[in-house]
Amino acid sequence: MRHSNRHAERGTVMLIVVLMGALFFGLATFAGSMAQSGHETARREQDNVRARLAADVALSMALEEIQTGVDTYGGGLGVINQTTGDTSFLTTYVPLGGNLYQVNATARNTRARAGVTAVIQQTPTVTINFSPRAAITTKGAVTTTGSIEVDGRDWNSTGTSIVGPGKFGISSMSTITNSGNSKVGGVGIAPAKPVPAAVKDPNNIWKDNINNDGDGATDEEAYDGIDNDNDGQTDEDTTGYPTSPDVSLGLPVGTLKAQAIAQGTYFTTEAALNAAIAANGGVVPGGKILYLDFDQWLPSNMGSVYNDPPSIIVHHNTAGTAYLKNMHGSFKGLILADFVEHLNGDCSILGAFMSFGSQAIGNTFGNGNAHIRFSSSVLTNLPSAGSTISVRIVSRGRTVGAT
Ligand SMILES: [Ca+2]
Ligand SMILES: [Ca+2]
Ligand SMILES: [Ca+2]
Ligand SMILES: [Ca+2]
Repeated sequence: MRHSNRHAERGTVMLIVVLMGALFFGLATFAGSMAQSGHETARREQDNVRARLAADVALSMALEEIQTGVDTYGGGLGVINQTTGDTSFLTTYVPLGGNLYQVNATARNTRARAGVTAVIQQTPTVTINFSPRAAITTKGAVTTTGSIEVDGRDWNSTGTSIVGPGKFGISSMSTITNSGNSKVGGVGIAPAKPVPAAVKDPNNIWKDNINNDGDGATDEEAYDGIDNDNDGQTDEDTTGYPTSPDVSLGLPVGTLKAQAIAQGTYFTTEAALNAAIAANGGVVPGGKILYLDFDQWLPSNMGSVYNDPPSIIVHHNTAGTAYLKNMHGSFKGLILADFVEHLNGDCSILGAFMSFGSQAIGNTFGNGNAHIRFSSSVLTNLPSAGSTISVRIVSRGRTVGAT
């Protein structure tokens, strides 16, 4: 057994694979020539070295998958199960709780086997801090119907108790209309009908008449992810509604999509999204950014229970016309969508909802007993938009002549 420390950062893992591969195949060739010479002891020693290198290669392959979030080599994320020539590579990827995981890599060939075990810590590097105006924040008009309940009070992370006054129930750049038996609460006030004026924030023009950055202009920046006045800061003193989900989170445009692609949660069809939820036991994958790059999710079948940890669902197109319709089921996290129409009976969203469409379609919330509840603790535990991993090798083992 031998102990050592090692850190792998983005970009280096692939290099390790290449180097290990070169070493491995170089030695394989050498071992082949030794084998031909008939020295059994030498062959055993060479197989031993090859097995150790192969275990390192398998570990590097697993780490590359974990770091990118992409199952590049098949078999599941962080799991390698391959055979090349007389060598088989195998890894397991075991959660230890929190940010810690253990990767066990083993390799075996004709005369030897070897293993290496690493503990890795995944550290978020692009954290998302999102503090919306309300449980539902929209650009377009909002109408609540049916028996939907919108609550901007601050719920705990399991949706079982209220821990603070929270935010508005609904904030809109346009009008807010409440009909049917729908109830809205927020800022410490329980959902009620008729809806108290204090829980609503209609016709918010998204400028504060404050010179937030102390330069010569007030509210001079379009909320667009661009440094419009070339002062080196982006969106430092904004006017208008954020132009996209990325912009609303203060991320460079394209970040959410890129991260979803890296995590394998970028979907171009309804069928692919529904299949992913089904494959996850009927629950929305937790701790992920799900990017829905298609125009309509109908019906929007979320999970049978809350996903945990919270996730982000992005449903947005450049025209601002992506459309969630007949939502039901449970979701914990943040939904960033262009439009929604009808949150049906059992629909339960814990976290926040923000929409980006401005046209007169959609943004009709409610068709039953659905509820949307604001939760600051859910929003502080949203998935990161990027991460690095640090790696600590905790053990190495090798066995000669035991395969
Ligand atoms: Ca200013
Ligand atoms: Ca301002
Ligand atoms: Ca700007
Ligand atoms: Ca600027």
